[in-house]
Amino acid sequence: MKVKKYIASTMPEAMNQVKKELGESAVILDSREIKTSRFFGLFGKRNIEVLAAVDPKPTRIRQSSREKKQTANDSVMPTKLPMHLQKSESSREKVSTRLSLSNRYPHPVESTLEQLQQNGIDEDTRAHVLQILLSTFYKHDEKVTESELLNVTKEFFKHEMASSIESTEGHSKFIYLLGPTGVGKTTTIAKLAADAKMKHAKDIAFITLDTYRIAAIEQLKTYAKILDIPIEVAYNAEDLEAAKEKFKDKDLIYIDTAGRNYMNSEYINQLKEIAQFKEQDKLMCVLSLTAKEEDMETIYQQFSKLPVDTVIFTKADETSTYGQIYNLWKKHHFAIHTLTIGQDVPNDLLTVDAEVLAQLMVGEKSW
Ligand SMILES: Nc1nc2c(ncn2[C@@H]2O[C@H](COP(=O)(O)OP(=O)(O)OP(=O)(O)O)[C@@H](O)[C@H]2O)c(=O)[nH]1
Ligand SMILES: [Mg+2]
Repeated sequence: MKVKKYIASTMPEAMNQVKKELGESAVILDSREIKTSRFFGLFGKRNIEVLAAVDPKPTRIRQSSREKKQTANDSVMPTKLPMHLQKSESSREKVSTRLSLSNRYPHPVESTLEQLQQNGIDEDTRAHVLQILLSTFYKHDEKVTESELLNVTKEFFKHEMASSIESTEGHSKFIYLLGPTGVGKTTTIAKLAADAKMKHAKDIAFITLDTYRIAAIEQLKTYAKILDIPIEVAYNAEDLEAAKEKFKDKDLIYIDTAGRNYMNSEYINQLKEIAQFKEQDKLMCVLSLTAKEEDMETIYQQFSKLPVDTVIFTKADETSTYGQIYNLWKKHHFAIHTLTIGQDVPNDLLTVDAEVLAQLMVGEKSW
């Protein structure tokens, strides 16, 4: 990797210099405004300093014709500073480097990227992180360790995902847990209720709409008994209204729903008809981290037809990759409420913060 600094009075001028010397495949690692002084500090002039790099070896990576076209158009990419705390769609779009782990980059950069790839972080994000890593690496004269780069990457995810954290102390009264079959909706309701009751002294009630299976009603009734929480079973919209009225003085009412194949839109419509979601309702989509990312995407899209804005990720203990959380969040920007990390009620529930999410994204945390 050949890296060079350019100083010019304007950005286009600097870009021209870069293009002329390093060629079309150069990437801009860093750019900033600098002040150059003349005559003992007087009559200072503002200039642009650009740090650019080019891989002297020809790229061995196959590109699609669309990517080739984009590479030719965007090969010299100005980026804003400070890069490691920013991410704009435009800079991501401009990333021309397709990623491959083929020792094209300095070792600490390469191994940090590899860690992200192993953790399932998508290619687009890795390409963006690559720019931040290269910029950091060369800005510090190549004296950056792998763990320092990992920290830079963690900061990126921490900053990115800070807005995703859902406070458990919401204003909603009726909390619906929705999701496909067997993801852990009922178990998670028991965990959430135990947490709210025991740690936050909330007055709780349960309603179940899951009349699809007898065992499902019994399952929630068992938790209700253990936790000493009243429960109502609602078979239709009238039952639900009556149960809501009965529990109107409670602090929080958790509502369990039937696990169905929600690829079938009919089930979504049925739920809409029964629940007729209102302002005081909070709808949380429960997604298992053991599911395929494409399936999670389809399921979330299906539930987006309802006023769902929050996700609970379950079974974090049954996988070793967590990149799918970020990949999905990046597309939908839902709030992340909690993670569940095992079958034990009430203990296996984790309230996440940006730091924990960042640790998960770089593969530093697991169960
Ligand atoms: N390993 C692991 N298992 C979990 C977790 N959460 C729930 N489970 C298990 O997943 C299975 C299904 O849990 P349920 O709570 O019945 O799931 P559900 O979504 O209510 O299922 P349906 O109502 O049938 O759609 C049970 O064996 C739970 O113990 C978790 O975080 N980790
Ligand atoms: Mg259930």
